[in-house]
Amino acid sequence: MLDLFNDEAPWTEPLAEGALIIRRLARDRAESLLAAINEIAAGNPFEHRITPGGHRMSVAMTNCGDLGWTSNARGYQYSDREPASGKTWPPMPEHFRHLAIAAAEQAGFPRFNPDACLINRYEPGAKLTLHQDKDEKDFHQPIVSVSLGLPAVFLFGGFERGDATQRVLLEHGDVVVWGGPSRLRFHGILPVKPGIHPLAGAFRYNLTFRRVR
Ligand code: MD3
Ligand code: FE
Repeated sequence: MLDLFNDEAPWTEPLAEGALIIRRLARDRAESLLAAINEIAAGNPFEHRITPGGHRMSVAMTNCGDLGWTSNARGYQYSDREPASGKTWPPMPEHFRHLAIAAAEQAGFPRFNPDACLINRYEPGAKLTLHQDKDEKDFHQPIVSVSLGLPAVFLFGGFERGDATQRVLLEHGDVVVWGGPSRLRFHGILPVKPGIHPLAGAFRYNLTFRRVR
């Protein structure tokens, strides 16, 4: 029987061709995910990167995995080291990798094996303006995102900056797979509203799993 009122976690919501929201998939695993984020940040602290245009990003970032995403005056880049400290990124924890692979598989991407995990930390007011993710080699590979802590309104646009945007609330434990034609759509995050989350405190965290090379 098709049960339209099944609200047991996780449940899926197709968003667009290639984009699947798996609501609350990571909720039961949030405490260990957050503990691992704190361990990663103990060695490779969250930093507010500078954009090539000279602006300090309101989102603070760190990474784990073979490669990490950074930005500075020279441009955006994936690198095996944190540019200022020269430190390599810590390995991607196996429970991170498993979550990302399982989500990708559920969305129809059975061979996803991420080599990078960007960890974004939003304080109240932090936002991400509309952008495309184009620094990876193969756009046939999806990106898997995991939202933890405070909720945020996600903006999902089209293939050009000026296209209309949909608003989607992303909440604690939500996992989204962005593949197929959705992979190159513009997207962003509206300023996060102040609040206190029982596990994440005054922050929203977002993990994005990527195949870079
Ligand atoms: C749609 N992060 O790190 S996750 C980013 O919540 C980024 O921190 C946001 O955009 C965040 O680049 C959004 C959702 C997301 C991630 C990558 C995408 C949506 C995407 C790539 C293509 C299309
Ligand atoms: Fe992005």
